[in-house]
Amino acid sequence: MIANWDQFLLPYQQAVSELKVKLRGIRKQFENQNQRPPIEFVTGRVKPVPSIEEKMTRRHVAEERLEKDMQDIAGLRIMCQFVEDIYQVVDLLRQRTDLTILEERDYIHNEKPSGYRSYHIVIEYPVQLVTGEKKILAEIQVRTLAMNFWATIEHSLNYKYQGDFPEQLSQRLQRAAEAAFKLDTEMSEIREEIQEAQHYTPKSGGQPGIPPETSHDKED
Ligand code: 0O2
Ligand code: 0O2
Repeated sequence: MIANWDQFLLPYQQAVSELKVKLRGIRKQFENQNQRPPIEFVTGRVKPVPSIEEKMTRRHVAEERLEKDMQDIAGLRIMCQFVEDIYQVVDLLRQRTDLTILEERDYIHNEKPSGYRSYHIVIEYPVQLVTGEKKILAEIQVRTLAMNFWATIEHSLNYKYQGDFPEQLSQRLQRAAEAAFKLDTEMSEIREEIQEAQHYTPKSGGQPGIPPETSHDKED
C-alpha cells in the first residue's frame, strides 16, 4: 500500500483548491456583468483514503495504475439552477486553456439504472509543484439542484444498505429521480418565461422587478 498518502494526495489537494477558486470565478464574472450566473455553487473534495482503498479493491486497480485509473481522486461539483445551465457550463469548460477535457459522460439524457443524473467530465489538470509540473486527473460533476438533492439522499442511503437496496426502495428511488427530473423540466419551462420577462424594462419611477403595465413596452 502507498506508504505516504499525504505526499501522494498533495497535488490533488492543490488541484481541488485551485479549481474551486477558478470555477467560483466563473460565477463571480457573471455577477459582475449583472447576468444570472449558470453556476449556483461549487464544492470540491479529495477522495478520503479509505474510499480510495475500497475502490482500488473493488475495481482491481493496482497501485502503479492508481493515478491513471482512478479519475475521481480529485472531485469537483458544480450545481446549476437549470438543465440548460449545465450545458452552458460544459461549453465554458471546453473553451478553457488551463485544463484538458479527456472524457465527457452525459448521465442526464442517459441516466444510470439507479436513476442518477449528472454530467461528468474527466479533465487533465497541470499542478505546479516545486519539483515541476504534474498533470493529474480530476472529475467534474455538473448537475442541477434537484439532481444534487436526489444524489445526496441516495448516497446517504447507500451507506446504510451498502448499495444493496431492497427492491421496493430501489423502485421508489427511481421514481423520485424521475420526479426530480420532471421538476427540472418544469423549471426549464418557467426559465423561458423568466427570459421573456427580462425584456421588460421598468420605466423611471417603476419598482425594480415589477414589469410596466403594458406588454408593448419592450426595449432591447
Ligand atoms: P460528506 O458529507 O462526508 O460528503 P470551502 O471552504 O467552501 O472551500 P468546504 O466548505 O469545506 O470548502 O466544502 P467544499 O469543499 O465546498 O465541499 C465539500 C463537500 O462537497 C464534501 O462534503 C463532499 O461531500 C462534497 N463534494 C464536492 N465535490 C464532490 C465530488 O466530486 N465527489 C464527492 N463524492 N463529493 C463531493 P463533506 O463535508 O466532506 O462531507
Ligand atoms: P463518491 O466519492 O462516493 O461519490 P463508478 O465509480 O464505478 O460508479 P465510473 O465509470 O468510474 O463509475 O464513474 P462515473 O459513473 O462516471 O462516476 C462515478 C461517480 O458518480 C460516483 O463516485 C458518484 O459520485 C457518482 N454516481 C454515479 N452513480 C451514482 C448513483 O447511482 N448515485 C449517486 N448518489 N451517485 C452516483 P463514487 O466512486 O461512488 O465516489
